[in-house]
Amino acid sequence: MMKLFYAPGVCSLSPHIVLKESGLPFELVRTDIKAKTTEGGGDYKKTNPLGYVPALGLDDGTILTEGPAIVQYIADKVPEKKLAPANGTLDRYKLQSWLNFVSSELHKGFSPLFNPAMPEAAKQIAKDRLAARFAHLDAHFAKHNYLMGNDFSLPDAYAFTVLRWTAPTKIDLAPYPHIQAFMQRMQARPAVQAAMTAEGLGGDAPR
Ligand SMILES: N[C@@H](CCC(=O)N[C@@H](CS)C(=O)NCC(=O)O)C(=O)O
Repeated sequence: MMKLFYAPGVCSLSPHIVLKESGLPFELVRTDIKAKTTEGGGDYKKTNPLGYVPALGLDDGTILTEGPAIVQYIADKVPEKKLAPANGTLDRYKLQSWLNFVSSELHKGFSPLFNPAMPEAAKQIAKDRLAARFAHLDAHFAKHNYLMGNDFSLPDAYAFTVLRWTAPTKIDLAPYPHIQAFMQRMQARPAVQAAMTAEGLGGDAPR
């Protein structure tokens, strides 16, 4: 059975949601990303030498890392669930474009805000960069329910996961009503609720 190495509320929530959407069986392995241990005290760096989550353990012993690759692997196991367009189509590249946007512009855009060593001025620069990207997303969600259009797909799980971090970083989403509506739409999905409950997250839980 696939094993998802995760920590509550961090970016591993994205593949967790996708696993729930897929309906495939999987095991969760809780990881302490500061101590670099797995539940039971194992050395997590033996699983991922970089010490970060998510990582997906496959039946043949392969460890797949990097969120955007993990979610595509899961989606391609269940094509009938339409979590991603077929490989080789233009829509698949559009989906990869969104995954990369969420990864490098949003996810890593938040990182300075979680770094206690980062000076306040640098945090403000990071917030200003995020604001420009939020405006872009808000305009998108004014016209579309999901990143790929009318239907849920992989980058929505990732965007939902990282946009939740606006709560602990005290970024007000009020200027972005269409992002707020997207977050509510996502939160209403049974797979999202199931993943959040399994991670012990409330509606407004921190990273
Ligand atoms: N490039 C990785 C980054 C994953 C990442 O940033 N993981 C964070 C949680 S959101 C983590 O485990 N941080 C602990 C650390 O870097 O030591 C990916 O996209 O999957």
